[in-house]
Amino acid sequence: MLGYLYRQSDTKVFIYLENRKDIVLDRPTTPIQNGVYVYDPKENRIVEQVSVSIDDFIARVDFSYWQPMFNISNDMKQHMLEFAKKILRYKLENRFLILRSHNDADGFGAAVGISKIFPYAMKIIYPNPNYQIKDAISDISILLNKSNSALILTDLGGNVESLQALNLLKVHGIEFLVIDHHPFQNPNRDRFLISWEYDNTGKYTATYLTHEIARILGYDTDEFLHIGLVGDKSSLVEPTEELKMKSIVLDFLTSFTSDYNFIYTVMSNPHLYREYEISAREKYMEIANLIDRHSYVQIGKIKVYFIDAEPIIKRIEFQSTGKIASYILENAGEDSVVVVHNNSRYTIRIGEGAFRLGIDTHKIMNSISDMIAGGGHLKAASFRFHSTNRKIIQHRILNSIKKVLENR
Ligand SMILES: [Mn+2]
Repeated sequence: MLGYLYRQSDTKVFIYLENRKDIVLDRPTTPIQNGVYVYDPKENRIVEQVSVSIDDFIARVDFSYWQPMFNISNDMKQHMLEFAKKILRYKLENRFLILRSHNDADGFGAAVGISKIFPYAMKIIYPNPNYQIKDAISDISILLNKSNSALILTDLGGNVESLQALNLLKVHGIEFLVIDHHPFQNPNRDRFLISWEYDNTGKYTATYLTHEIARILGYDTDEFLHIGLVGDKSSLVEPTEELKMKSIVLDFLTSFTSDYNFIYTVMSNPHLYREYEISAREKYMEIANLIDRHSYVQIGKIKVYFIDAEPIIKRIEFQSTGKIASYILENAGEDSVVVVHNNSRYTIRIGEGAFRLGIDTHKIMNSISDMIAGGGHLKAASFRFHSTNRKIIQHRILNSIKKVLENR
């Protein structure tokens, strides 16, 4: 059997075998090069280096065994396989990697999936679904100092707002990949894996994508797969109370630190987890208490909540309108539409019951398309607006919901 020696330390060598196993062996005393070796599984050692190119080695790896965890189209399957091979190549090339992942439960789950393949990468939990120019410049300056580097964005970057920053990477010739599930016309299938292309509900979340790619390459999935899927309300899994709570704790932790290892440690240690679960519950209770004082507009059986997030953000330093909106919807019940705004952004969440009556974010946003910029899935969306238009926007949102309910 062949194996690719892709990394070495003072005492160990790291080898990826053609049967998709990633192993660590003691380093031989004689000098040794990276490259393809004959591996003896009985003796558990490498025998000799052979002249096989990286392309030929990847071509020998047998991916035909792979069955996706969930039902996906053949086109999507093909696209994921291409990405898995590209990512395997990054690994075998021993690239210095920066992994940026969005700071919510799905983003963190996605980071866990990709970290199975690249445990030594630099991992950053990133407080924005849009890749910003300032962070691109910071990444570029780090990556240019390495001879062999790449950037992977997960659960972020798949949107027009990120294109300018991504273009800077291109200008500098930096390798990058984007793995995301948000609505976005794919500009380049070699660099972007956007599951929305294959399913516009967004249920194939970033966590699913990276865990499935890790599986293709022979790694096991874990609990974070389910936590991430539940965090983004994917219909692929049953949301148990325990998974829901874990996704809330992840949302909480990722709001306050960008440190992957810290969050992973807390989530994996039952004692630490309990402590942070208590803190997260308290923070979310504060949000729930704040909404009690907000009124809603009742249209038929649907309650429409308009909530100003600014006082919530000021009081409990919880920055994300998306997380606030999701949590409020959870409390308000399924026959609700939750519309949260700060000074420049609206976030909408549609409850299951409201959705069944035909209400969705696209219909709502169509009614105000002349005043907003943004997008999203049918049950969750967010857009920018100018604060002078707030009253008229809310008026039109209510009318658009009324119209849907009247036309039933
Ligand atoms: Mn997501």
